[in-house]
Amino acid sequence: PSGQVVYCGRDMQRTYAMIKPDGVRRQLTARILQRFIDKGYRVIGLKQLVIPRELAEQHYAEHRERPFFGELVDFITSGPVVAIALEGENVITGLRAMMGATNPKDAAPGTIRADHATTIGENVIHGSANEEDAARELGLFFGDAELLR
Ligand code: IDP
Repeated sequence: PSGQVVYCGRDMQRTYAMIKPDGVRRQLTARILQRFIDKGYRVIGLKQLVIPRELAEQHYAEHRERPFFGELVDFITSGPVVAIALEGENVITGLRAMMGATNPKDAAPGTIRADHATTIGENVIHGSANEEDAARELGLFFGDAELLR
């Protein structure tokens, strides 16, 4: 009756984003975080860490049988990453759209990978692929008490 739009949070989601070691090394952290905030997402968890090998293997478990698995784990543990918990409306697919295609050569103009990444192996950013992965990956990197309410 007041005419105000009341946000009811129906499509609110959480997802896991991660700036990979190449992005951290190249000082891209602040720029990437700013993109998320400009998009309207809320950064509810944030930490820089070197991923222990075992955690990296768990995180990328679905790729265990791939020929590039060893290379992938070597790379992701090669230096600090920035682990990010994001909240927002449809943030899971929204983040994937902002990232661009896995291979930066195929990434649409204006995406993070098109703007900053060089190779398929070193492609600056990770984002959970779907709801199940988002919940699993957030759980690997953050405890509940570490996240903003
Ligand atoms: P995504 O990160 O866009 O979701 P996935 O297919 O889930 O892509 O692959 C996970 C990560 O594995 C990629 O981001 C990339 O860093 C790495 N990767 C994928 N394919 C290759 C490859 O052919 N060679 C080396 N690394 C790869």
